Amino acid sequence: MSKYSQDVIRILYKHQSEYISGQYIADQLNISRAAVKKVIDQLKKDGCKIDSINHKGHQLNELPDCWYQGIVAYILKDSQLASEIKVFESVASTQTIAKQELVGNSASMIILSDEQTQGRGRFNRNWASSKGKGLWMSLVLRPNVPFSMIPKFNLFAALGIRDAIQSFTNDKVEIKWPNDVYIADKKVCGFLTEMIANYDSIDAIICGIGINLNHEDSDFSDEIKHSATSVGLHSDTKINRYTFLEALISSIEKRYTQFLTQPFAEIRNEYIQASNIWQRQLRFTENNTQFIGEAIDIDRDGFLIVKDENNEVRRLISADIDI
Ligand code: BTX
Repeated sequence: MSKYSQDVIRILYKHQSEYISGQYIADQLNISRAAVKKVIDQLKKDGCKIDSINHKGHQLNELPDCWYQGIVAYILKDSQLASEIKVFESVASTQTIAKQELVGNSASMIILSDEQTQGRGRFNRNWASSKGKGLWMSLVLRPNVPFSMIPKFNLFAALGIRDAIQSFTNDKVEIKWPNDVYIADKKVCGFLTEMIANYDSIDAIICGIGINLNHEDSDFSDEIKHSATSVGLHSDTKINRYTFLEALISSIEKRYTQFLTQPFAEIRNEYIQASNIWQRQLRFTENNTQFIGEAIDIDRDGFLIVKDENNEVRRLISADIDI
């Protein structure tokens, strides 16, 4: 990618509703019109639909299904959530990149990749992250909190992710405590919260978020096609990844501020109403033991209260639930 392509695509994105001249772009970047033309020709080859008309200029009509650092930085310029943005075409896992990048760097970060070749879920399970179809992201946050607050972070993050997805569909978007988001009983998003901690405090929270955006049913492997869905499958139009990212970061930022300033009890009712685990028999796996039970409440501290088959009440901080 040429040196100026991120700047040119950013300017075209910013002026999407109009034609802008090559001269205007050249003046903004202090380069020649010929250099601008070369970059625009390359962007077109890469799949950007740019309408170019003599004496009128260029207009960006459609972007390919990939992340451009220049646009991501532009749409998140007012966000306080992260100070560094890193965008990749393909990585093994954005979680792994996050852990490498935070060494010797105390910044907060957003790490995005078009594709993950070894995306992973909880307990090292595979997370399918095909190229251009979804949002595969790790957020590195640096709150000054004790590590006992990690489960609480997960609860606030869940609501933030759910809210963002909900704003793109009329179908009900629900949280499956503690780490998944569902639409119509199918998983649309999985997220996990990891941390790097010192003796008494957190150095970084690394929240990995995978959201299926524009998958068709046929894009899912046989293994997950009966249990996975995408936001696009519940919307009339293709999901614009940039608009979606902007909404996601803004709603996570709102919940992150709440997490730092409020107890879980403040969002407890909202969380309970957004959850899909009530009034059904569930199979729980907790530390390698399995049992059948029914979720009956989430307490003020975010623990799930479950009544098992023997009518024994259990209090869970984390578990795997089969719906
Ligand atoms: P999880 O362990 O709850 O979910 C993993 C399970 O979900 C898999 O065993 C499979 O059954 C199913 N699954 C796998 N891929 C998908 C998919 N794309 N859509 C629906 N179901 C699927 C949840 O783990 C946490 C996932 C976090 C993923 C993010 S992506 C960015 C970051 N990088 C990374 O490697 N992981 C995180």
